[in-house]
Amino acid sequence: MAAGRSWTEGRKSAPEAIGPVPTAEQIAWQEDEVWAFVHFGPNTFTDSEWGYGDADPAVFNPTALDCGQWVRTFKAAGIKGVILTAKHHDGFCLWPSAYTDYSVAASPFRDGGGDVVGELARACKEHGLKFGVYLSPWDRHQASYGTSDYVRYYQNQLRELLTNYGTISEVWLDGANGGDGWYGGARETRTIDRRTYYHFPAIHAIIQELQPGALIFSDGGPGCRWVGNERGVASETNWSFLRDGVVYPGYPFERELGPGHEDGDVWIPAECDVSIRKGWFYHPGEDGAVKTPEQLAELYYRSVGRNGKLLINFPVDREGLVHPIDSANAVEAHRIISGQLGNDLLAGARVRASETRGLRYRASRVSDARPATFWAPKDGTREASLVFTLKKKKTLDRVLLQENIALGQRVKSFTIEYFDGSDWHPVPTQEQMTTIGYKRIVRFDPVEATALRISITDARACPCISSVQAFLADAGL
Ligand code: FUL
Repeated sequence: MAAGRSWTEGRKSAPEAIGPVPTAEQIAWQEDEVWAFVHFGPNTFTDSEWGYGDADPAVFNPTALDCGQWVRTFKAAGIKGVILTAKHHDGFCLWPSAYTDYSVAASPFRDGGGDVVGELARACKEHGLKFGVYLSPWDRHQASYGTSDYVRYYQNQLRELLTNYGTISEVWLDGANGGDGWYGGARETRTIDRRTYYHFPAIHAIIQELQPGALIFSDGGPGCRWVGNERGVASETNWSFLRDGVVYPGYPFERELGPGHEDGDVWIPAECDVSIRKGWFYHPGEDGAVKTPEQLAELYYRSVGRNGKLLINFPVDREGLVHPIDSANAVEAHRIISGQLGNDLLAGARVRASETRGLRYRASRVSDARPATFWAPKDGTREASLVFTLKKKKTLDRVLLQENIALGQRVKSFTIEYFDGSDWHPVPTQEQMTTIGYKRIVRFDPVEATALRISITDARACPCISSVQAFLADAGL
């Protein structure tokens, strides 16, 4: 058969997507892998985490604020976007909102003429980073909190942020909600109904109207979900699905958010938030307790390496800069990860599949470094394997797998075995080999292999594998 003809046949036999499937924005969001979070505001200057809402705006006085420094640091650390606490629970706005005087406009910062949201938006644009905003639904400053006036106030502020600062790629709707606060001097505890008070459907509609490309983060999405912990760690089994309408901000069953709902009907992938320090805001007492480059690299494996997105928080300091220790550790972590995953030992290996659905989906598609191409067996095949024969014996200690998620997340379980010259053995690891998704990195004790076998042992539909790579971590250092 002429190559051209079988190529056409292969195109015809493209696997059908199995729902739910991601949007183009959700795919791009996941491919970014790591974003930065910045917590900054009066808490930075008062050594607190949850401001009561009564801090004098005069405390907000960064003396050397330079968003260019933040963004250059993030770029050097391999980070593709940043989300800023435009307003945290204390209600203080980092932009001069027309709807309140509790903002940078009342502070000594740039003599009351400053706008941190604007400065960061501009720096991101200049350096090619994406930008997102955190606008806390809970507001411990506003007298109106708990009434419908406050809901209107919140929506007005959202409109300001989504209108005046260019493209917003993510909107972060935090789940911490209601409790004690200053509330215009009332100093009391206010509780709201987390499910209904904010009219989230109306908030989502505003975001959709003004920034249709923005992903909405909340405990239950709809753009991306909380992973259920603040340690930056995804579950080894991690489905990018939730059952529609089940999870809302403040949902009490956090343990469901790690694995997701295998039988879910909407695509809501997991975002893993964690701070580079203990606190989300800057505390001078934590200068000696910044996560080390090795700890940060470990977090990459436990988040991105488990089909998650990593959102790593930098508590900008009182000068208005990413602290030099945080910056050095993040950049070094990126160097470590890039080194460990820099040299694919399967490149140039011969690869054979147990089955393929045509030339276009042949086994070598997993090694062509093109995310859009993939190996797939025939429809209905749920078990299939790939064998890589190495040119010579190599030492390996991790395998990276990727599914073509545009067609849905499919793989339920897999195995990794190596051939030592005489027998096949499972790679020595405690890791569960269940889901793959956008990316799965399995680490194991180093093995000497002449061949490697990846077997998909169960799947929701025929597997569509876009990448298989293997590495030896130490070789990259
Ligand atoms: C939590 C908040 O209460 C923390 O202050 C922080 O912003 C974290 C990212 O989310 O729910």
